[in-house]
Amino acid sequence: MRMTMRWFGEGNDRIPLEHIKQIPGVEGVVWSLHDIPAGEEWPMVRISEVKEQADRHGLNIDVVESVNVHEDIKLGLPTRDKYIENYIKTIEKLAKVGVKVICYNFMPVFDWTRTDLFKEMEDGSTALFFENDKLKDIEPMELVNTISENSAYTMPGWEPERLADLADLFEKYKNVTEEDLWENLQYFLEKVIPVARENDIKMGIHPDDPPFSVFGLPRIITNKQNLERFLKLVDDPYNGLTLCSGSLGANPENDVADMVRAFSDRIHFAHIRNVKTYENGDFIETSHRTQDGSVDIYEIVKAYHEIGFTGYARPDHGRHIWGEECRPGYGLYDRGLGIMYLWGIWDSLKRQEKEVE
Ligand code: DNO
Repeated sequence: MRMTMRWFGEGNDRIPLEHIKQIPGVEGVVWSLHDIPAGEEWPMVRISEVKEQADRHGLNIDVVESVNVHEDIKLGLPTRDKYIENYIKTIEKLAKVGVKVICYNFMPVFDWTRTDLFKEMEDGSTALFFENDKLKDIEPMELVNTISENSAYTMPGWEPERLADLADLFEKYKNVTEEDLWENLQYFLEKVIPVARENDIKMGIHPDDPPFSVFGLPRIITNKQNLERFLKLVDDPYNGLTLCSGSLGANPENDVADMVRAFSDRIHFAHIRNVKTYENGDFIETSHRTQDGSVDIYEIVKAYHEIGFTGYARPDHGRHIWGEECRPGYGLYDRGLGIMYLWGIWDSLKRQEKEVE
């Protein structure tokens, strides 16, 4: 397991690379050029800049999260080809600086969705919260506004400027079914995966978060059966997964450890975090510790250990603790604790394995 930490870039992330480097066992940063709109080709100078910054701190930039997919590709519009062409050019450039994995998602309109970014917990920390009923009664734009009023940050993909023409986007998705989305995803993969293979970059799709439809939009990367279907769309090792335990774990029917074992050779990137689910469908993001949430993090790490996982991993959303002011879910402290929890399990499994030998 090669540990990494997500970093939003110089000037865009309060956490300096010096601090990331001090977390035990972290080899690299998971990065992106967040200001480049989906569908545009990434400039080589900007890519090289990040490489130099990371190099100065002895961190690798092997994993990119994300190169976002333009809505026209998800919608299957005739304009998609030019955006796919740009995607391909970006892949080729990323290969030049040694990138090994690209994480992306195929969620219509929004990326991950929560109704409260700073929900107070009993111990005074705050965490990302999803309240089912709230989503039923609120218009998407209203949620965008409430969230941006209450925080200097918003969720990725929810930037008010990006969503300015939200009504238009919703109109375009009106008749798009799940089957259409599958077809459009296949079209994208058939063009992109051969290029990824030539450039030795593994593509890892991120599950939909939460793994069910929001605001009536179709969502397909949601459970084991659909992951299986996804992998067969283009049956090539370069077409793989970013297996996110928290996204999938928001549906209590998903058994993530079982998915680790089932899809072992196609998991290129592991997102490991916990989430506590409630019967009414709400969920809150807890610490990484198994006992604190509903997802068996111990069992998941054990499954990764069993399959001899040598891919990249990162802790995922943390709570906001110790008074840290940070990007929702992406503070230093709780993610740092998360990494140490993951290492704790991993190292003890390794030690036991040696004792058995
Ligand atoms: C949430 C992240 C996602 C992920 C994208 C990948 O914190 O895991 O936003 O980066 O879905 O495209």
